[in-house]
Amino acid sequence: MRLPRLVPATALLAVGAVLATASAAAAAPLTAYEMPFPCGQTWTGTSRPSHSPSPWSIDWNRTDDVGAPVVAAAAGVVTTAVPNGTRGYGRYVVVDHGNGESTLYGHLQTVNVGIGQTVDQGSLVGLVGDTGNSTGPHLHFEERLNGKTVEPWFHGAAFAFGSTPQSQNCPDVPMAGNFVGDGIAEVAVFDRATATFQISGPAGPISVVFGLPTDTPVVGDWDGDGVLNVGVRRASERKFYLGTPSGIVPIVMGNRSDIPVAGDWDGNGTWEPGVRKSSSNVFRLRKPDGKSFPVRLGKAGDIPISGDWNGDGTTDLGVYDITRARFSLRVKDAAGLVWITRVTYGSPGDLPVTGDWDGNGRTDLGVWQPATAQFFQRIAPSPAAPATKTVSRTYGTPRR
Ligand SMILES: [Ca+2]
Ligand SMILES: [Ca+2]
Ligand SMILES: [Ca+2]
Ligand SMILES: [Ca+2]
Ligand SMILES: [Zn+2]
Repeated sequence: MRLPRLVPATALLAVGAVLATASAAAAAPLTAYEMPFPCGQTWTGTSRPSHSPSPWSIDWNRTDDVGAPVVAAAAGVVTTAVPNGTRGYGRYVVVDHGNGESTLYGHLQTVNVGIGQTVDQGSLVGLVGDTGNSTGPHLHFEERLNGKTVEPWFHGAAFAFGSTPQSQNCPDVPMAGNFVGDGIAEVAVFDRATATFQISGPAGPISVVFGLPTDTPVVGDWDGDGVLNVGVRRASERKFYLGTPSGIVPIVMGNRSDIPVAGDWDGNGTWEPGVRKSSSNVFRLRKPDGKSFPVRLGKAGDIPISGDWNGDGTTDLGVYDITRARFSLRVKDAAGLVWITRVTYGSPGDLPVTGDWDGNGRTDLGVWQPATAQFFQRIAPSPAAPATKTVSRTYGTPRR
């Protein structure tokens, strides 16, 4: 039997009073948390004095909550992922946001991330479930400081227990590429609020609605006409959905916790998807026949990137260390030798964005700064050569 999960309004008032007196107003967290649900969704968050491990824990409920997506409250690195837990928190995830701050997502139906994986704000962590010591489907959520559950804040305000707010977890995801066929990369964002690719085209903005707000955007020239197409990876289904002029192509590839990449791995002009496994730091790249081959590069927590660093028409791999703002670029030369070049660019916390900014056939490096929505584009004869200048421009919506 399932116990009622929504505490009566009178009890909520009592809980609120207890919580208000239990602790003086805590300082705002350094991390700019948003609700752990996709943009625009409304959920009711409750607690009780006996709530374990702390009354500051939130139990989130709504109608039809089982199987609903749970997303990262802020960017961070997965430090705990228990995909088969049966006691306590059941299947659960902890994401480290730096400065001693972390978030916990408990009683999940499925865990969609792996230990060591860097997750962006708003990206899928798992699905709402009923695992472990749970009395019915809900999301148990905690904000923690140095491992201790503290008063939760969202969108710059302390959470009002018993309320039903709307998620403002609506970040833009930056990207770039040759979306119009002029050989020069345009900057773009995937707007999670509306699942829309917004491209800064040379003749004006271009909007393409594609995928779901919780999908990971991944763009590539799927039909080989020299112009990038949109696409997404849906982690819960382990599927890519590639947007081509002749329809949407679904491709099953990798595990739920893999991070997608795309490129023309064989240089025939048509791009293929790939994934990077956070657990082993191995890329698996798809060949036109549907088989895949592995490439090991980087370390846990690195963000995968791709580009044609040497301009030979074949897409190369790279990773970005978000804590050090350092690119590691991999090139295999004509003799089959592998070269790794390291380039420091951007600031810790920036997101990597690569594109051929000057149209010389070699992909350049860049970053997007979440707090300002500024792209910084590194201009150089090649990404391994010293930079000649940086071009900055604002595109997308700053994250708070
Ligand atoms: Ca195309
Ligand atoms: Ca190809
Ligand atoms: Ca290349
Ligand atoms: Ca270039
Ligand atoms: Zn709970």
